[in-house]
Amino acid sequence: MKTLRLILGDQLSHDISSLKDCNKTEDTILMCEVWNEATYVKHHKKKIAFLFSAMRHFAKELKENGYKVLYTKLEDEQNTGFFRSEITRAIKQQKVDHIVVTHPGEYRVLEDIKGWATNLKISVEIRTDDRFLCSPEDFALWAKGRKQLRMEYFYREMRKKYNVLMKDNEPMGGDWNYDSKNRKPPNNDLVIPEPYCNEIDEITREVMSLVARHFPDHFGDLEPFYFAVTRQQALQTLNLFIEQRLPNFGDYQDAMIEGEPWMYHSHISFYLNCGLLLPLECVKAAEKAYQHGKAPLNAVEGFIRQIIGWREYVHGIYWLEMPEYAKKNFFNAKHNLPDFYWTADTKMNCLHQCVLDTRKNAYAHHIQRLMVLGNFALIAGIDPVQVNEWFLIVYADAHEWVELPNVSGMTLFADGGHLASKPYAAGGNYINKMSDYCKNCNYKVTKKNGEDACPFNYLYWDFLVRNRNKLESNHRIAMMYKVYERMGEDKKQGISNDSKHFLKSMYDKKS
Ligand code: FAD
Ligand code: DLZ
Ligand code: SF4
Repeated sequence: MKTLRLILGDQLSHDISSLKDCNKTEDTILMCEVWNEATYVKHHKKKIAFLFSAMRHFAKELKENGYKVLYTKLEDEQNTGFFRSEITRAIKQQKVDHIVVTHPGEYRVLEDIKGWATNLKISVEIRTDDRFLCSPEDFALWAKGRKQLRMEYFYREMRKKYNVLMKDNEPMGGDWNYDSKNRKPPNNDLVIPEPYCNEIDEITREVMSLVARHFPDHFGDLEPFYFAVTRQQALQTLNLFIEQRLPNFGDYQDAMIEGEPWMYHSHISFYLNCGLLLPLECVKAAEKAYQHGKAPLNAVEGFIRQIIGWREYVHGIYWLEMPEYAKKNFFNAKHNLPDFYWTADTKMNCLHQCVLDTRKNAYAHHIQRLMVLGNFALIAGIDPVQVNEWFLIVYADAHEWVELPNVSGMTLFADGGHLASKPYAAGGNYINKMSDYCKNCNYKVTKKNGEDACPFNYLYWDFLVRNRNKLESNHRIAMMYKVYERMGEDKKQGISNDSKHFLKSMYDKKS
């Protein structure tokens, strides 16, 4: 049987299930740069350049390994712009009678693929994406019958299943989780290593010029471009992280410093999510560093938890809850996303810095995303659909399966507490403790009300008050309502007035 094997832009792994049993002389591999994927949301320029360059490098490697590859470039005259029509073209050209594809990462694409058999009159085989350590089916089994789906319990199962950081069936060091040690604020003595920087080759140069020509109105800076675009380069990034950053990863995981976007994070999400790296190899590399005394347990456990815990967990939640999850809006939040999420034109220095980092790098680390960009969207009551679209556009690691649960579930509590046990809402104090942003801000973090008071301070309380009927029964929040009740009437009125005024003014002037 002559088979067409489709490889999508986030399936750049040589061991991908769609290539297993491939007959190198008979079968054709199809990869295509399609207009629809690059524009259904207007992805950051760097994200498109990264994915197209990684796709072209991957196709080149496949050819070098003896595969027959059909690769449609964005500018090819015959390019029809959609997966489905490119498949149709390839079926005719190659006279194939069967299609094999690995389960896509996005619900939208899965629905499309499910229609191909009938519409294109060809047999279509969708194979499990076994790069994930927990399949959607296994996650559904784990979730069945549980009232709450807490990541921590899922994570413990994964540690046991993959025998990671375990000793005699017990967690290494006696505890499952060392997060309490991972909250050090930044300090002036930190020496942060230079991040991985790849040299641009001919393929990347060509792609960059294509992106500049076709997507000039998309958000973000195309240059400088430094991402890894091959597996070998991605492995170098991982190794550099393990050697230089992992020892401090835990301690400063939550810290933010102006002008230091990369901190001690790993910057491997781009590569994990498009398939250049595999989760277990990253986990094993960190575990080995611990075994060889190169990194402490709090750092290694923290890093491993992000990958076999959070990453697998949000993947499971996505496939368990779609398509309804994309529509969740527990707080009925309706405000439009303010322009400063694109322009960085705001007097709030924390937001200004995080948007600048995002625009430049198509990257911001977790706490910038959660506690600055996300926290503001939560307490200002911004429509989850608009917030999700922004997060899907601006990060080079953003694919809906991972972006949506992080934004709607973890950050906006739009699912009403399915994923997080309480909203990650916080006032300026948290940002001041974990960053140096407040030092250079037009607002005063110590002031709770008035024109120059930090907006996070009053918006935090206003958010709680606005959503009292939905949150008061949450025992992790209930205490805050008692604190609010003890405030004087003047103070309560101040919170309400300042919030109303700020929320209105954030659209019509630099606020
Ligand atoms: P590190 O901090 O070094 O962590 C190591 C790895 O763990 C990451 O590469 C990633 O693969 C995984 N990881 C860590 N946290 C999470 C998490 N919460 N969910 C899933 N995987 C995790 N991650 C994405 O990959 N794509 C997204 O589109 C995305 N959107 C996010 C949006 C919001 C609002 C928030 C709060 C988080 C989001 N995350 C997303 C999770 C996390 O912020 C990024 O994975 C991380 O910042 C990537 O940088 P890093 O590789 O340096 O991660
Ligand atoms: C994100 C992205 C972009 C920008 N472009 C392409 C593309 O042209 N071709 C492709 O195969 N994949 C692309 N991707 C990644 C896809 O959006 C991703 O493969 C699907 O959403 C399936 O998860
Ligand atoms: Fe952000 Fe408030 Fe600090 Fe300014 S004072 S940087 S707005 S937290």
